[in-house]
Amino acid sequence: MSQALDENKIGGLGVSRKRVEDNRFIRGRGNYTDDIVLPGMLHMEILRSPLAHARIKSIDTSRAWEIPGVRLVLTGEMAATRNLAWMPTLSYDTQAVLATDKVRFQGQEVACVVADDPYIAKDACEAIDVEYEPLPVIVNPEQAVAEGAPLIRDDKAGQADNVVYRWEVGDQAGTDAAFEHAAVVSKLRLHYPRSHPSPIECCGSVADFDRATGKLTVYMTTQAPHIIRAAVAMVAELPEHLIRIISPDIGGGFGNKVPVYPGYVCSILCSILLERPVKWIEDKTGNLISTGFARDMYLDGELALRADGKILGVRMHAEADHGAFFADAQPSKFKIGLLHSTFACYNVPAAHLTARGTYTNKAPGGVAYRCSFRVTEAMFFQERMVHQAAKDLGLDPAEFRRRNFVRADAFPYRTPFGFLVDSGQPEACLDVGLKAVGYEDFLRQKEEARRRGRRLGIGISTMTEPLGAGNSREYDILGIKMFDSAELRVHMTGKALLRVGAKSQGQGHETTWAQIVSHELGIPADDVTVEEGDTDTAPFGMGTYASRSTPVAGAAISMVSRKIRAKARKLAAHLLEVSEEDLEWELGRFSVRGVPEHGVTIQECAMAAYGNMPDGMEPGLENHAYYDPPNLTWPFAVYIVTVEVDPETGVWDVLNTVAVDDCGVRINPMIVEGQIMGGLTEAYAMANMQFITFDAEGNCVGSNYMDYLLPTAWETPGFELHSEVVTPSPHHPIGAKGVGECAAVGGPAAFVNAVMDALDDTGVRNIDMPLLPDRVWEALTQHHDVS
Ligand code: MCN
Ligand code: CUM
Repeated sequence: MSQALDENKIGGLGVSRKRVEDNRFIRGRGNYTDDIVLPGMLHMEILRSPLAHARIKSIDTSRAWEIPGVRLVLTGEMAATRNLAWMPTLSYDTQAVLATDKVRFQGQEVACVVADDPYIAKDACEAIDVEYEPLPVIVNPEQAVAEGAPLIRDDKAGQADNVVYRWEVGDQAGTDAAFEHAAVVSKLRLHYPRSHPSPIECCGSVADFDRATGKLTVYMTTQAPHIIRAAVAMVAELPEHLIRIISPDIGGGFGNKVPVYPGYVCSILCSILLERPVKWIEDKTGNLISTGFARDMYLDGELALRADGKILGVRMHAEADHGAFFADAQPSKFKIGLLHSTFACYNVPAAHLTARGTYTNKAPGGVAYRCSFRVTEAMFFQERMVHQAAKDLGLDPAEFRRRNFVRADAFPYRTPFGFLVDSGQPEACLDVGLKAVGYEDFLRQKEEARRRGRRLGIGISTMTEPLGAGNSREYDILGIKMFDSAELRVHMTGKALLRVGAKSQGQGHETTWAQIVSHELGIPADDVTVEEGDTDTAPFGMGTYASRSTPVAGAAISMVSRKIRAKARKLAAHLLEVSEEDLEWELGRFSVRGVPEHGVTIQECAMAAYGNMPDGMEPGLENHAYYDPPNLTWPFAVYIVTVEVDPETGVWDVLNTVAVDDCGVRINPMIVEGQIMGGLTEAYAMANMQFITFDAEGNCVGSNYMDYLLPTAWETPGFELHSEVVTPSPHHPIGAKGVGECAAVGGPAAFVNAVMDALDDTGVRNIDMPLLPDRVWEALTQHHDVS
């Protein structure tokens, strides 16, 4: 009789285990960077530029120094004496830490003050007198490349214009040929506006340099502590073993906490200069106007179509606005991120993509907000183009997609841009979604409503996206390959400590990682403590972004557990006095083949590792694994939204949202659903209300929550989630695919397509996000596109 454990009872794979971290979060007992208080700690505040582009004529700090309680007033000139006025970015560019020559965006860091408390520091910032000479301002790529445009990066030798890069991929000749044979060419010009992840907790750091030991400890809000350690080692020229980066609890990251920010660097420099701990906590406006934003990309897209709806070719040109410094945290090789992951779920014979990045007088960044290295733009553009192409052909958008999907039996499929999509069931997911939303029925309702002057619309978005960067052949950041890691220590009682190179910002890693160990070893999840975010204790990892944690770190957790199991097998053989080959594994237990009652538990093996190991065996039950994934994982998703647009006001209401996510095996279904709901909320926000814009002088409109709208529970519609279709990743040890970003990536196009569908008799081809009521109303009344 089998004595196997029930995985459901020990919190293994597929269990909606309650989030263990929430125990402290919902009791207000989290430990965030601002909760760190060290003896003798001082406080730092940053003076930011009010102008978007101006030469600095002088900075007079004398009044600030006179304020009682002020310990240090740091300018770029002083930082320069330590070679720290500038720093390298994660994209091989440079970024000013504190401005010396010019300010290049509104909100740029100009000086900082360290004082006994943050209020003194803030007051002292206002006592710094900076004389600016305003320069002409550039706020979009078109202005950046216009004749006679002022040169933003005159600090860079050899930089003669405002172009950051030109990049292209695909087959130009083949694509041109496809367009020659097209019956219909469908064109669309789209803008994905600048938005911001706006985590509840802003960025911050507590730097603590100890002169006696020479050790620098930095508590900070980072999604990637080991990358920060490497960057600090390079910038501050300190040896790595004397740098400890600790990322405590994080109040949301959403990609905003990947880059290296001047505030971090300044707090470190100030701590080194003062030999005291220095805390910097950014305010909301500072966060919104100066830290890693999202998107800001223009697209010219064209589809070559056969009359029956077959896509023959895709042509795309993207213009990306990178702000004043190219600071994207993304794989080095791909200048515009993974934009070329576009059209990966469609069978497209020929494709060509060109891209140009430009400097503008805006904050640096671009890769953030559940973006998977710009897959967000890729899928938005794709699904808007697909929707419009169907309309141009007079085909049903669902049917048009079906005709062009890569069929389930055609995987692995190589896209014309070079990705290997290894698995998926597009049609099966679409079927579930259409049925759930009642597609045919809704189309009838729409027609009937139209006759009575009401406007209903339905929007579909279907996509597969590459998650889990990534295999070391292709993916690196600053030359460091994008593998990840796990270290597992099984104590003698069979309890365990798991340390991982990723770093949760709210995704629930402490809960789900233990479930993987539980699945592999049969140790109850409650017996596994998960630790992340401390470079002195965690194994080297590249951190959490691009939904890479499950695909990469999650796989490492499986692999290290299997190494532990392999050693436990030797211990079991010793305890049971049989050879290893005679043992059978069932969850949590080895037994002698054919004699199931004769066995030992994993806990008994653990005890033996410390008290009864065979001669010659190294004691202990610990190991680590570094995992370099063979490919990315390819989740597939269908999002379908129905709306009603009020023709009198342009206001649109969401009637129904259906999401079908196939992210392979789900470790924790409840957490996955939470991720999808969060992503759909963000998708709705971007489609409906959320963007950061700039006036002609480069003033940021969106610097506070009056201008930058976050949907509350009141505005957010309900979502219907489906998980019927499960296509395991063929290479991931437990078949899981990433999911954290899917709904934010694929969702926006579904909302926009729904509104466009409601306007499909007006001749309007596009309204740019966000679809604010006045924009929709303008399109409805003027019958033209609105951007
Ligand atoms: N999961 C699962 N089964 C799967 C896939 C994932 O149970 N098949 C679980 C994971 O174990 C993890 C969560 O779902 O607990 C998300 O996993 P994954 O898709 O691997 O994504 P990451 O953990 O790498 O998270 C990063 C992703 C990104 S890039 C952004 S941006 C984002 C997001 O997660 N930021 C978030 N979701 C967020 N959620 C919260 N609460 N806070 C953020 O800052
Ligand atoms: Cu691009 S936002 Mo997430 O990858 O941290």
